[in-house]
Amino acid sequence: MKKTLSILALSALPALALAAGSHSGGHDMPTHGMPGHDMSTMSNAASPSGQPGDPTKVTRTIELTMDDTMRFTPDEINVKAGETVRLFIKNTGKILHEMVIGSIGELKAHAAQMQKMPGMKHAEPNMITLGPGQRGGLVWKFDQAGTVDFACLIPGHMEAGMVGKLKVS
Ligand SMILES: [Cu+2]
Repeated sequence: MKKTLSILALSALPALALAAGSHSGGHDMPTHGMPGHDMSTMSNAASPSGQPGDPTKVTRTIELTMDDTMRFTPDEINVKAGETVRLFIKNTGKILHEMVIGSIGELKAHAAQMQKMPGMKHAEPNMITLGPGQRGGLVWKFDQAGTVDFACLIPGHMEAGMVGKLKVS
């Protein structure tokens, strides 16, 4: 019995190291995986911010809007750990906005990069960019209790208060 446990503990170590490493860089780029590396096994590991969800497992849709007053409405959303939700977002403003999910540290690092490269095109599973009047959805699975942040990383918007919180209980 003891032997089985230690083998399990050892096999869990590389996954933990990878999970920790992916956060130290600040800017998570899931596409940076080594060629041939199975990213699907990595994305199954529980993450404090959650992970892209399976659209067939969505249990509810939460609607929110983004506007030119640099606000998300609502800017505080309650979800349950283990829940997969569809965030259905509408940009009711006249300029480009986006919703990016992550820890506040990751979001700030990403925002700093966006400031340096204003024309930077980015598309990742944890975000959606919407033009004026556009709407779109983002499917996300929340892994563990805590607070997950989101923000609009168009230069100047996060600094102007375009942030929100997903409270996972
Ligand atoms: Cu914005």
